[in-house]
Amino acid sequence: MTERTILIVKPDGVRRGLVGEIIRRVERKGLKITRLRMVYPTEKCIESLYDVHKGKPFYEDLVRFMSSGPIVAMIVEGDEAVNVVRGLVGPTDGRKAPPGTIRGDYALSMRENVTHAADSTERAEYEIELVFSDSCGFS
Ligand code: 3AN
Repeated sequence: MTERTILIVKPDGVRRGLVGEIIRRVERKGLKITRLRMVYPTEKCIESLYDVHKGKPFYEDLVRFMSSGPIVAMIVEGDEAVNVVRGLVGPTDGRKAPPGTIRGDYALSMRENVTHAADSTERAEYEIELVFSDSCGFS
C-alpha cells in the first residue's frame, strides 16, 4: 500500500556532507521525495520529535545533539514507505547496523547515526506536521 513517511538527515549527516548520498539512496530505491526542508530546529521542536524518549538516560544529550545544527527533512512516498525507509536506514546502533544500510555504512555511534525515520504511519503524520511547521525553527 502506498504510504508516506518522514526521513531526517541529522546534524552529523549534514555536517559530514551526506545529504546527497542519502537522497540518492532514497531515489534509487524507487521512492519519491515529495517535500524537502532544511531547518535549524529549536530544542522545543526536537523535544516533541523525541517525546516518546523523554525521561530516558540518553534523552537530554539526544536533544542537544539534534538541535546542534541544521537538519534536512524529507517526505518520502511509495509502497510500504515506512518499513522500506526504516530498512534503508538500518538498526539504531551504527556499530551493529549491517553494511548496505545508511547507518551500517556511515555511522559508528548509537546517537550520531546520520538519519531518523518514523516508525509508523501515525508517527510519520505527527512528525511531518511538527518538522514542516514554521515553529520548528529557522529555514
Ligand atoms: P531509531 O532512530 O533507530 O528508531 P530510537 O527511536 O530507539 O531509534 O531512538 C531515537 C534516537 O535516540 C536514535 N536515533 C539515537 O540517536 C538515540 N538513541 C537511542 N538509544 C540510544 C542510546 N542508548 N544511547 C544514545 N542515544 C540513543
